This record gives sequence, structure tokens and C-alpha cells, in this order.
Amino acid sequence: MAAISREILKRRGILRSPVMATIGARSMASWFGHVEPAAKDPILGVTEAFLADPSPDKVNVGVGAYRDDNGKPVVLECVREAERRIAGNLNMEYLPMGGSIKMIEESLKLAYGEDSDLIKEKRIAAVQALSGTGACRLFADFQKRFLPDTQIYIPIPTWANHHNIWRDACVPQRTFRYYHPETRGLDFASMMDDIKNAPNGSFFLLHACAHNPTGVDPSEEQWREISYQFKVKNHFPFFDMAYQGFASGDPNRDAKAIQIFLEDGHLIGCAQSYAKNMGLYGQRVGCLSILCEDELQAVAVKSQLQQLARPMYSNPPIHGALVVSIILGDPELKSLWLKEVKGMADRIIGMRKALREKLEKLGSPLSWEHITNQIGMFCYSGMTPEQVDRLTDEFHIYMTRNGRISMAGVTTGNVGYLANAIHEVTKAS
Ligand code: KET
Repeated sequence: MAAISREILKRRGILRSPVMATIGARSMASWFGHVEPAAKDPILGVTEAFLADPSPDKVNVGVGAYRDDNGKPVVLECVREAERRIAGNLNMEYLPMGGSIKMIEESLKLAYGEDSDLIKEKRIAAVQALSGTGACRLFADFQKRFLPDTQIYIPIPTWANHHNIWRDACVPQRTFRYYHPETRGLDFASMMDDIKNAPNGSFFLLHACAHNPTGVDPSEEQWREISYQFKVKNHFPFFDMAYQGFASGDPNRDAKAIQIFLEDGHLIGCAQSYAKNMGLYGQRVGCLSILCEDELQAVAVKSQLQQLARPMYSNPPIHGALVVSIILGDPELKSLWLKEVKGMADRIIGMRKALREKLEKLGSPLSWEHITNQIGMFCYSGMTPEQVDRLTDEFHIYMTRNGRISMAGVTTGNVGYLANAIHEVTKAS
């Protein structure tokens, strides 16, 4: 912090190095002297703080990144095998602006269904994207370019970066109610009211499964009602599907919400990410798709998506796309992947049970039922920002201040320590 303030003072001409002083204050004043440090990212900032803490007891349950039961990052076996197959064989030329055709084909099968008629009819415009974030951003830019006066309805709460993405794309945001803090479940009635009260033809951002941060998804029946109401109101659903496979352990089941909307004949948008379900976090591989009325329209939309990509990053990275194509294109590797996704989801479910049991055994006066009711990577614990601060200050436990625990970072080794600490900071409430 001290280093940053010295830097700022220096830039403002208040503190000068001897060389700068001799050249003169005005000529060296930078045009960006007024720039202040940006606010810390509420999620990735937690990782930075964790890394800076020298304590041997420290625990990171901040970012949604899967760890094995020893707390170590995981490279899936199917990924290792795909990389063996890539090594030495292929060139590393540019991909087309829209990315790997093979990767896109396989991604569409995952989201829209293996035998989808929509795929056969070539009605889906799709491009490889810079993981889920890049897919959302490309969509937001597309929305702004072709329907500039629209807004986006975003659930409260949501993944913090959704707000940044549509803000930077200059799309005004509205919110819709989603979560009920008292029941720690879905606030379905309010959500439906907000859907009904939005102007016809509004854009809605929906989490396809394993809602982040709440771990609360609508039931199948509720999705059907939502889909029906979207039809009545002619709303456009944009699905962010960053956790396909992490909700139920089965990627097909986790695409159910999308399937329901497709059955009802909606046009949809969809952001897919392989960060979590293939553990390809840093490879930045994902897919943006937009279901169109016909093939002609899909060709036009895809060409426009490519034109949005070209001046930003020209074309997407090749390595992750090769890994994904090889895994999903080979029946044996694909079944290994499905097994490994299930393994990750199951370990998380096991940790939910363990954390809840430990808190109950400690005699916590609070109900922790929601830890096992919620699904996906996160537990939305209900802890206050002040309680989270105590966890960090007194116990070196790092998590986002909204009380979200990344269950993917909980292990047999740290779950007892975590439960004790949570009990300590919550028992008086
Ligand atoms: N959508 C949602 C809902 C989401 O939680 C994430 C990542 C993403 C998209 C983007 O993931 P990508 O790596 O671009 O494919 N969430 C975790 C990491 C992060 O904040 O970047 C998290 O919430 O911890």
C-alpha cells in the first residue's frame, strides 16, 4: 500500500525523483496522473490477498476453482491424454476468426443436445470465445451493436463480473429478484413478478445451472413456468452456462433448462465455458452461440460475431480448442471426461455433507441445512461481510465478502478447521 501511495504522489508531482525535479514539474506530468488505483475485484482480489498471506494455516475458498482433496489444482486425465495427442503433431497457426469449427460443433452438441435438429438445420450461429467471460462480453457487444436501445435484466445476486461486462459494453442494466435470504432458496414469486413486469421483449441473463453465488436453481417445473412467461412476454433469454456438469455431475442433465426453452421454441443465446468442467481455467476456451430463425440468418450473425472479435483479439487461442475437440470427439476420452466431471461434483457434494455435519456437531445454534440443499461449486452461507472479515483476520480463511464459500476449495484436511472458524464467528448471531 505504501508503495502505491508513493507512486501516486510521485505521479501527481508531489514527490519527485531528483532527475524529474531537474527536468521540471510541468513537462514531466503524465496525462494519466489523475488515474487512481481501481477497486479490487471482489473475487480475484481474494486470491491476491490469499497469496500475500504467509500463514501456514491459510485456506482459500474464494475463487471458484476446483481443488483435489489435498487442496491441489487438478489437470484431468482426459486433458493429459488430449495433450499427449496434440504434442508434436499439429501446427500452431491462427484459428479462423470464429475459432475452431470442430470445437464449436462439439460444444453445440453439449448445449443443444447430441441429435439436435437445430444443429442439423444449421440454425445456430456460434463462435469460439475467450472462455465464459469472453462469450458473455461478445454477446453484450452484439446486443449493443444491433439493438442499441435495449437493457439487460440481471438476477440479484449474480456473478459480480456480469455487471462489469454489460457495463463495459454500454448496455444499461436492470435487475430481477432471484434469491430469498430468509428461506435461502429461490424467490420464485418475485422472480416471476419481475419477469411479468419487464417491458415486452426484454433481455434476461439466466444461469443455466448451478447459479453463482447462491447454489440455488429453479426446479424443472419452475423452469417450464419461466419459459412459458418468457414466451408470453417475448423476452430474450441469454444463458450463462459456466458450470455444466457441476450441478448434477451430468452435463446432459445440467442442460435441462436450455432444453426446456428450446422445446418451447425460443430463440436463445448461450455462453459456454470449459474452465470448470474440463479444468481448463487458464486456457480461456468457451463458446458463444445464438439460435437463429434459419440458416441464412445464422450465417449473417456468425459473420458479425467474427467482426466483433477481429479488432479485439483477432482470433481465439488454439491450444484449449484442440484439447476440447479431441476429448469430445473421441468416445473413449469423452466417457473418461464424464467420469471425471462426476468425480469432481461428487467430491464437492461430500464436502457439503462434511461441513454441515461438523457445524452441527459443534453445536451451532444456526441451521446449516442450506449447505447440502444448494448445488454446484458454491455455498451461499448467509454469513455477513463482518463475519467474513473475522474469518480472514483471525483464521486466515479467504472468501468473498458476500459470504460465498467455494466448496471446490474445501478438503478433508481443512473442513474441520473451516467449520470451527465459521462456528466461532457465527455462534453469537
Ligand atoms: N459465468 C459465471 C456464472 C461464472 O461464475 C464464471 C466464473 C464465469 C462465467 C467465467 O468463467 P471463465 O473462466 O471466463 O470461463 N466464475 C469464477 C471465476 C471468476 O470470477 O472469474 C468465480 O465466480 O469464482
